[in-house]
Amino acid sequence: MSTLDFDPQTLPWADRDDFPAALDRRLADGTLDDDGAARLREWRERGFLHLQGAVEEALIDRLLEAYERAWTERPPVKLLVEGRGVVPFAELPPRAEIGHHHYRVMDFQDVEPAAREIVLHPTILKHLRLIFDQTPVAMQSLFFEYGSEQRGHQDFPYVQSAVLSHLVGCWVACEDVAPESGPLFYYPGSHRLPKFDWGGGSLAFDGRDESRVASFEAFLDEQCRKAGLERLVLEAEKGDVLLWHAALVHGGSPVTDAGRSRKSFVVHYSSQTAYPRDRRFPDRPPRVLARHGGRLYLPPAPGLGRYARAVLHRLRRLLGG
Ligand SMILES: O=C(O)CCC(=O)C(=O)O
Repeated sequence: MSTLDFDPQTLPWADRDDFPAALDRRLADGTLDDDGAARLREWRERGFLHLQGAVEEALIDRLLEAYERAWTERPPVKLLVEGRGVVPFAELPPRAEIGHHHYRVMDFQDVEPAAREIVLHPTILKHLRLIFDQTPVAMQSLFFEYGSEQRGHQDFPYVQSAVLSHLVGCWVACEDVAPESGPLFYYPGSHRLPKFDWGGGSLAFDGRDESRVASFEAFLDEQCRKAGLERLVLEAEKGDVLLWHAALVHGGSPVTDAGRSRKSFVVHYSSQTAYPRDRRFPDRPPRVLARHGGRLYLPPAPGLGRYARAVLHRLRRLLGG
């Protein structure tokens, strides 16, 4: 049986063996209140937090309007579409011609202010700061229109920062979730199960051998079954948020009414130490948007290269070069 696990030296504090003592110290010196402590204990035990009504409906409505507009305006973002891979919005056929519902918009926050406001939402960030005990940084987002029907999985082998355990998934309900729309499911406590060996003792998927994905999912099914873990289905109302641990096993239930949407916005966060640069532009210092104690990296400003060249040109002329 696998005994692989995260590096204990770099675990977020709520996952460490000395957490109970650290928590007592923080409560005693006043740097943590009872509510924060209760949240953290729940996180450590169960591996998730359900924050009811955390995001304002008006803000979600702005996101939904932008999503609908995107199908006609085709902004410069990409979608991940089952059977087609990663496709620029501009190159996709109309929605009805895709033929199935397994598509999601990637990194909508690059172009959409409402998405940025949700990614840097004060209530979400307050909880992430508790969990990481440092500045949370958004790594990526996915907007789902329909249930994903994904098999049970953990996110850390796929969404990788420099420290695999520095990862939290955040699922924002953009409408009330109907049972037939394929709700999210998850196994409380599964974040403590032994980890899958992707090969040579690696905890991360290197993208090479896709057949390992099915073995990973079967391993997790088996681990949850053997541990007798309960499978919960997320009953969420518009504006609710579910935060889940890097290693919480979760997925999408089967959709039993194909016409029923299940609009949701998922953001994966890491910490400032584990994710200091934008994964898409690792060679450049990131363009940071910082708000409410959290961070998000914006793509490089368009035309910046040209602007920089123009400034250099003027400088050279001024200096007589
Ligand atoms: O929303 C879902 O159905 C699954 C989302 C998910 O598993 C993920 O984004 O990691």
